[in-house]
Amino acid sequence: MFEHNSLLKGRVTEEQKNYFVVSTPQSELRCVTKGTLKKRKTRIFTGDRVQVQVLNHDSMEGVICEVEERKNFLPRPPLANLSQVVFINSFKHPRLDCEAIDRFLFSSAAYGIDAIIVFNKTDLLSVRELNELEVIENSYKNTGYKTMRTSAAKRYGVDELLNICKNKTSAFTGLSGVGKSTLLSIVFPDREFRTSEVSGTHGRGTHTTTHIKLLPLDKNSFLADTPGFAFVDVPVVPPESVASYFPEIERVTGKCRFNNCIHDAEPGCRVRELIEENEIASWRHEHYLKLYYEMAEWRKKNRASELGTQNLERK
Ligand SMILES: Nc1nc2c(ncn2[C@@H]2O[C@H](COP(=O)(O)OP(=O)(O)O)[C@@H](O)[C@H]2O)c(=O)[nH]1
Ligand SMILES: [Mg+2]
Ligand SMILES: [Zn+2]
Repeated sequence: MFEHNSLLKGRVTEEQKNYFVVSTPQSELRCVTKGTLKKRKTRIFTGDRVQVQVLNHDSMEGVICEVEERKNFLPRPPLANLSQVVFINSFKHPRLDCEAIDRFLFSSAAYGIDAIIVFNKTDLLSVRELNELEVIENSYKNTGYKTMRTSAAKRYGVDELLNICKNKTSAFTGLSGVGKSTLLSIVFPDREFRTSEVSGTHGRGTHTTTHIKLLPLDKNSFLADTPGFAFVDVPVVPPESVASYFPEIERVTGKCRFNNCIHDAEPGCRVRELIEENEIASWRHEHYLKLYYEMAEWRKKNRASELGTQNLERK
């Protein structure tokens, strides 16, 4: 049982309107936040590692006294201290979208979180389609990414998927319809998961942060349930940094004729040569360039609005 007034380490697994649910090795507690934390304007998120003081043993109530420094933070869906994000795909129904995969891989790398690519619904594929999938899968593997195949329908690969989630905190993401809820309901047969998602731009749609939960797989393993979120937000980075989140392009750093080569149309670009030699997938490079120009555009717009503000202030 709990020692009176002692501090316990725990993990925030859910945010409710007036309290947080904190999982401790002994039990789950409903916790409010200590006044000093509120004064410091410390925000607490699902996934935070915290220290709690037990207030009432019978009603399992406590106070969060300290929040440990976050290892990483995903703003949308708001989750702290993820070990990995698992991007679920299907080859068809819905059709595989490699641009979505590459934007996801870029985003998780920029947030400092490991990424895993899962190809679900493999039971639907013909031999020819399986071969096509293998080509794509291999190019991700050769780049250094972890990939897996599953079929929620045939229960194929689900144990392997759970194995890589052991002793970790993982979030499943992926476009609508790829089978996230079906996979989660295999893992947690007693819980209900909505089988269709609200979709807006990239299937984000409307959502409430209060529904985000960490579900315990075992004492040290959690899976995040993030209903309403089909995608990880693409973060804003300086355009020059985009290449550093594409490992095959990052590896070429310093090998182009120009130091500041953005690997678009410059002469003597090593990345272009490697695409010709089939060492770098041309579609990966296209997605890199698209992100590069998006970030450049963002910077241009923001500089313009900064200048606008300065002008206003001068008046
Ligand atoms: N054939 C097949 N269908 C699947 C598989 N996984 C999910 N589905 C089906 O695909 C549809 C969408 O699944 P759902 O879990 O709601 O996808 P979510 O939007 O990613 O949560 C449902 O009709 C599922 O039954 C699979 O591995 N194989
Ligand atoms: Mg779903
Ligand atoms: Zn180059």
